Amino acid sequence: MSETIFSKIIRREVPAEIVYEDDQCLAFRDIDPQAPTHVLIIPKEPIRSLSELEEEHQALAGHLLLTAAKVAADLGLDSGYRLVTNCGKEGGQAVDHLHFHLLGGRAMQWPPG
Ligand code: DGP
Repeated sequence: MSETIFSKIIRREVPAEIVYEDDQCLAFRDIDPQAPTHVLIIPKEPIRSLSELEEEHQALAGHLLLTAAKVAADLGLDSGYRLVTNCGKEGGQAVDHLHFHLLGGRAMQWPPG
């Protein structure tokens, strides 16, 4: 796949406020926050979107979800939070590197826009 800005963040070629990292994933604050806490959780492997996940990614997919919950707890989102992935054009995906938005620090609305 063609590279995105997120690969450059993983390689520290573009600065970001990183809040968590391990061998499989990275979590950093969104540049355009939509809530008081807005963090992106991404795999280091450049998978384009949720639709591109394969059976071989099962453990990684679980790890990303567990990491989101860990980061939420570490950031003190004790009253709740929302985890979102935008997938494809109509899903509102702008960056073609799988990412989960962790949003918290305010009451969320439903339905989303
Ligand atoms: P999406 O629309 O789901 O593809 O969301 C992409 C998000 O990525 C969007 O909320 C803004 C964020 N973003 C884009 N470029 C950068 C960047 O260079 N740094 C950081 N921290 N976030 C970025």
